Amino acid sequence: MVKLEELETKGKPNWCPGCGNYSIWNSLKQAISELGLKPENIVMTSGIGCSSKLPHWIKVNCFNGLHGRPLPLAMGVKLANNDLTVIADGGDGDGYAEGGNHFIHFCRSNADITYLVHDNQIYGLTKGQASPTSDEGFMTKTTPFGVIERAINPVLLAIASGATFVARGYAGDQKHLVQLMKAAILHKGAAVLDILQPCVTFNKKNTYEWYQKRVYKIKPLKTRISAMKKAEEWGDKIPIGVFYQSREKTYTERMPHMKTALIKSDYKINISKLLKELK
Ligand SMILES: Cc1ncc(C[n+]2csc(CCOP(=O)(O)OP(=O)(O)O)c2C)c(N)n1
Ligand SMILES: [Mg+2]
Repeated sequence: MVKLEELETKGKPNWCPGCGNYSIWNSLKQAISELGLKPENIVMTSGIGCSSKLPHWIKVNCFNGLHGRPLPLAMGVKLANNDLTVIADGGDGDGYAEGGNHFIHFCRSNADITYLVHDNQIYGLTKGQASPTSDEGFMTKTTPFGVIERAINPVLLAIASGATFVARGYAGDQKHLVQLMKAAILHKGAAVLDILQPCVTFNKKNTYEWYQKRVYKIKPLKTRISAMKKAEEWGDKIPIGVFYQSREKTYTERMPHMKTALIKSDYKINISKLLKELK
């Protein structure tokens, strides 16, 4: 079991005091330690945002990419070496706006990757613009008359798009969050964990108090349809926990030539001629 200290980096997070990201960060270290994973076998990918900086402060391999792109990066890593534990990480803006298309296609791929979304219902890093999960009517700098569109429901979208593990956590309940992270990482297939994360600086609506009053725990639903029905609940009561989980063939399990990690296979082709042509 890797000790928590072994996952510490020299640099420390620069999130605002009280930010929900601290709990997500601590929960992930706890989950990795409790699962007994080796840090050298973990790759985290992320996009751009306060949330996307998390992999900087946890001693595993990390590829901090472009905005909205943690999932294609994760997919590349997993295809190259499917022996690795791959965790994609980012925010609601990163994953559901700029990366929205990747999100849907990740879910339907059922690639064996865990996707953690710090959902603070706002763009934090760029100082408080509305995100796709901002509540309808929510006033921000970019929506002075309130958000016009309906909010995306990531849990509903993930289940409908074919993800085989879909859960919602809450940064204010770290013990529960650790359990959800462990289950998501252990799951074989596309695992989506949307985490309610208060942004104490730019979201003065969806605060710890706001979430605390509303969240309640659920047990996994048996069918995709019943899970989708439960996922529709958002307002005075907000369910957290695993909504849906099923074991289905993963992306690489559906490809006979991917039985071993690509880097270990003796299937080799010389691409130098092709590269010359492309010059
Ligand atoms: C291609 C591109 N578009 C836009 C931006 C500007 N940008 C940086 S972070 C961000 C949104 C971050 O919001 P979110 O993903 O919710 O992360 P948070 O900071 O809230 O954790 C945006 C729009 C960028 N860096 N790159
Ligand atoms: Mg955000």
